[in-house]
Amino acid sequence: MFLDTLAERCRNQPDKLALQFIGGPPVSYGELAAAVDRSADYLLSLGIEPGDRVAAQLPKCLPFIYFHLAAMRIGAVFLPLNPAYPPSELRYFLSDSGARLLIADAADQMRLDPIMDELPEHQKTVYIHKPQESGVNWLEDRSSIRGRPLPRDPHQTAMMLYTSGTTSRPKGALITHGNLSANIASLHEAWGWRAEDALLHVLPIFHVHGLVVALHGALHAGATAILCPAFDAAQILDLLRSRRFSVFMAVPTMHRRLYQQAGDHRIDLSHMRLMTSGSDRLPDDLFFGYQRTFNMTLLERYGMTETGMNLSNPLHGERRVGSVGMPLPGVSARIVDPETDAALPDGAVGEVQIKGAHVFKRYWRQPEKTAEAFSADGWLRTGDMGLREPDGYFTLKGRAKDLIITGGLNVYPPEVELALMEHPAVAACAVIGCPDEEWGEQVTAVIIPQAGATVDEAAICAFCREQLAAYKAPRRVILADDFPRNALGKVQKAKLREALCG
Ligand code: MLC
Repeated sequence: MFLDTLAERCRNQPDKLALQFIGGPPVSYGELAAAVDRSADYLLSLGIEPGDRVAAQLPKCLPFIYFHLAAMRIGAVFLPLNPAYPPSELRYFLSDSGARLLIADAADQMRLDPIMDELPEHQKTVYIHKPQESGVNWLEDRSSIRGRPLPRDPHQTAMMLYTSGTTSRPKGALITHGNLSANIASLHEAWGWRAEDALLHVLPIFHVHGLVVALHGALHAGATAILCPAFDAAQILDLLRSRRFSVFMAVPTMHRRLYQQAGDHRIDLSHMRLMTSGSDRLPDDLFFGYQRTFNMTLLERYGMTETGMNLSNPLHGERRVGSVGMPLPGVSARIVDPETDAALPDGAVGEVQIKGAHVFKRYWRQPEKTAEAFSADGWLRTGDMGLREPDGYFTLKGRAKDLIITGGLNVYPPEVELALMEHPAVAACAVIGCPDEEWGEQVTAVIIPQAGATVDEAAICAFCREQLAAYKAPRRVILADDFPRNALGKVQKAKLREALCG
């Protein structure tokens, strides 16, 4: 399993550079193992037991990585949280998960203490001072973890990742040690990960993409990950052209920023072994623009929180524009009629369904949502529409579910609509994603005001930002008298998008 492979790397190549933040101290595999052991000792000293949820809301930093690996090491369930979540969202995640521990930035203490005070007593917080400058040397080496076996059961939960729902509050997807291992083994094979690789890591680490695909990918291979705490396009382009790196992974918004940063210059990045794009559709113009400007064909792949990676263009062979490639090793994919789950022939558009050892176990305390997520014969309903070409390549064709993707982050319109309906000037609303060159889609609120109310658009956006993470809040508000509705009275969002997103 992943933790076994990592332990082996740490034993066999203790002096090799494992991690380094730009401008920060180098961390060898030996030092990584020692820091994870210390963090595990600390969690044990707090009484954390197998199965307990350990949440972390931290900036991208070394302690986040250490506690992530340490929590999984002792059989606890690691729950990463986006630092952008405001108190109202955080309260929900902590109370729904029942996390025993929240590891947070001391700079957020004033904001977090009132939330923790509302939660049951056994839910505690540990604050880390200046986490981006700190390792875990402040922790005592108690050696209580030594000799304790690594988790052995592939069905044991390793991580819990919240995904929003189309009709419900966010759901915690339980990812097992077996899921993580299956995913990483499959990517290792498909993308040719090797110990000589140097990954330039620019993604956030509270999501599958940055945490599992990129970071676990590098550590599993015994490679080196150099991490940037934030996305600065000029700095990243300089690093990419320095020839120090072989692997780079990003979302299309990041690739767009790098491409724009290059402007009219041609910058040869063909020394990079692999540059991937995912978490949102890669626009055709960016695929071709990258080829012209950087002499690089991006490898597009398709995944989701519940599964990790499913489909990928090949490392060797044709990387097809607009396509997310073929099933990864160990993954099965099919296209079905979403109403009946009946398989469709090649070329027909239907729902993409997935099967494999990488598919998550279940949602936390939501058995009915888990049941809805799978077909009768055990395939995961992704909610994404697509088709399979006769030669095996898959192409995505929109979504069956009501979902907006902005900058690689998922936003579920019902969640934003609920927030909007709390505003006294709003009589009815519909949230849609309008196409946007930089972000992919832009969250747009269409509002029918209460009779006689004046709607201040900026105030509506600000109101949403108090309740939701900033990336979920509408960037644009459009006033309407009425919505197009179907015979059942349901708002026809596709029509609304067509009419308003021009
Ligand atoms: C930041 N902002 C966003 C946003 N990110 N708005 C909409 N969508 C987003 N994704 C807002 C900020 O709040 C700020 O608002 C304004 O945009 C400008 O901020 P910025 O400094 O320019 O943004 P930045 O911090 O640079 O963030 C942009 C980004 C980031 C692209 C680097 O969004 C990002 O890291 N995206 C990657 C997400 C990711 O890892 N997804 C993987 C999910 S896993 P204001 O108004 O306050 O100024 C998954 C599975 C899979 O999907 O298959 O991979």
